[in-house]
Amino acid sequence: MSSTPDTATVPTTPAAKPLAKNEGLKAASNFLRGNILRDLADQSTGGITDDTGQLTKFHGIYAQDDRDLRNQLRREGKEKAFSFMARIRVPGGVCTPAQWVTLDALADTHANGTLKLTTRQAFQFHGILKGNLWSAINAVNRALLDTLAACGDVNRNVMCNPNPEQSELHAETLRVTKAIADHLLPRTRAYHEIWVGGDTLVAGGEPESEPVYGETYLPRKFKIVVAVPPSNDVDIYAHDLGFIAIADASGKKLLGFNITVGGGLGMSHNQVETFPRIADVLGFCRVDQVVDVAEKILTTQRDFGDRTDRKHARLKYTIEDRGVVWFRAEVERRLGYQLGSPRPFAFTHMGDRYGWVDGENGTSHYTLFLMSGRIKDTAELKLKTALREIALAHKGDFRLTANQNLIIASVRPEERPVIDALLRKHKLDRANDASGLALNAMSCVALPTCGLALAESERYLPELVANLETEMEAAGLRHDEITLRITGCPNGCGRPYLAEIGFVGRAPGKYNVYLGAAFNGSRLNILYKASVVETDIVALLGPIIRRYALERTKGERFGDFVIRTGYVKATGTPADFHDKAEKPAPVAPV
Ligand code: SRM
Ligand code: SF4
Repeated sequence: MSSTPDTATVPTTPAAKPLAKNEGLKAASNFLRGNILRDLADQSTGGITDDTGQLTKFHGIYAQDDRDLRNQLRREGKEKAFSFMARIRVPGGVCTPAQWVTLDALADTHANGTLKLTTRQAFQFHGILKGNLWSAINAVNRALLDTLAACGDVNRNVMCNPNPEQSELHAETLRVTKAIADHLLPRTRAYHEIWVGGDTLVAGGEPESEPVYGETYLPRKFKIVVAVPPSNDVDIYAHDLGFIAIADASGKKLLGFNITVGGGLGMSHNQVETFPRIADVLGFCRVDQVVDVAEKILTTQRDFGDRTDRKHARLKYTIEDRGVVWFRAEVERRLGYQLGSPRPFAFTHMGDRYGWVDGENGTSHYTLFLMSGRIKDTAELKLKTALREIALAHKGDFRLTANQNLIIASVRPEERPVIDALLRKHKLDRANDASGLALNAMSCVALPTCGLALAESERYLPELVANLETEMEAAGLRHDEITLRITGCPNGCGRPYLAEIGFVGRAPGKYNVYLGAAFNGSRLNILYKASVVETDIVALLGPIIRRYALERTKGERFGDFVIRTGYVKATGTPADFHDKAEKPAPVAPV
């Protein structure tokens, strides 16, 4: 099923435009080795060179510095406080209790004492010092996890509805997810050579190759998800490639998947040629075709994605520029067969279902709300300790959700009292009593580790939610579900453009406020007001929340209400989103 780069269809890049710098770096890197070992050995600095920093991303590692200390260190004429973030790939978000215990310990010995569950079902360590980096990544691999291709111009962690044992259908989608993830993993031996060791020779000393990617990999990152309706918890429309599980009439047998392509959220303020885009539904394929379809869609992007401009290099731009009809024809040409017509499906929500859910096989799964997915001990809540104790007692597994929450999964009936007792002991049984707003809130990491942050996000979310909760409670809406998401910059890591209320950082203490996405993740929001100062947010949104409480129609979602009543217009095309993005939409409630 593997394909070599298709030279008949490679001529994507207009000769006049030079390739982006990263293309040369990848080509010269000898399958992602570059100077990584040299830079790791350099003890004169806690950092690495910029070029090496581009390559370590493919190994799941980001060079960062503590931005809280930047100004002070600059004033003192000292080097930045460099450290590394490592992202651990967890296909479908499934890990074992033993793996949890290992990561929990590594967070203390090698990182900043916290674990972060990401918006794409992965773990992150922050604050790893250079001297600890090799042993951290090596230990992750010894726990049978890895960081390979968690970042970089490759297919990233493949996401899947995180409750696979809920039914056989869910279990089968996890198997499909893992098959896609395995097939699209880079084949370079560099990762094992550098971080694991002893893997420099393969049988017969064959020359190295990347059968799917080729030596310059993809033009940009590539993200795949698998969804099981009616839950859109993986936010399928935000991803380059998505598969929607389609069941037979009984709802139990998996017939195949609808395929979605061309979603993506990253954009830049004031650059109208960049925009978030909702994925298109491309067609249908059978279960046995999924891996092949994923490969041919990825290689089409490999060959036609824009390698001259990294801000225009995601699949969403290839599809926007060339059209979905062209894209489908090219994919079918590569497949050698036609895709089927999309089958009917319906998503009802993006959020997680909290508390206990019983599976068909007699086990149960407990979804626990975690604010921003950050696991640490504080004076008020020993969350990290609690989850370690649960991991030590737990016989099933853990599932990381795409909403930064955790499922204590596959709990047998006789184990349930043990888990319940531990949740109670550590007051975690109260976590799910949070307000409807908090339970549907998400943030990206932002400051102090993210080098691209323009404003706070994770550290500001609790205060932001608390302020708006006061308005919600006064309006009698404490338990109403409204999706709220915040990011520290427009890259969209917390998927803010798919929230009914989205905040996107513009500058310290200032956010663009977006309203009107669909509760089930199928419609982008649109700018309501630009550059709102933190202290003005409640005054801006409070009246809308109160009016929603009084005037909503039966079952009407907040995102639909703000469109019906004229606070914002529904997004149409991606360009439509952006045209308005820099000009505040008129406030003209009917
Ligand atoms: Fe992201 C870059 C964190 C999900 C779009 N993202 C970054 C970096 C690595 C900053 C950097 O390049 O220096 C951030 C590291 C911060 C830190 O200190 O940890 C970062 N992204 C995250 C995470 C950890 C946010 C979180 O709080 O969970 C998520 C990790 C997911 C994972 O496990 O793989 C994360 N990032 C996303 C998502 C959401 C998604 O994929 O569902 C998006 C929007 C969807 C999309 O890709 O369009 C997203 N991240 C970006 C972008 C913009 C890409 C673009 O096409 O424009 C960047 C910047 C870039 O790539 O140049 C970025
Ligand atoms: Fe950093 Fe921006 Fe992503 Fe937040 S959205 S983690 S600030 S890149």
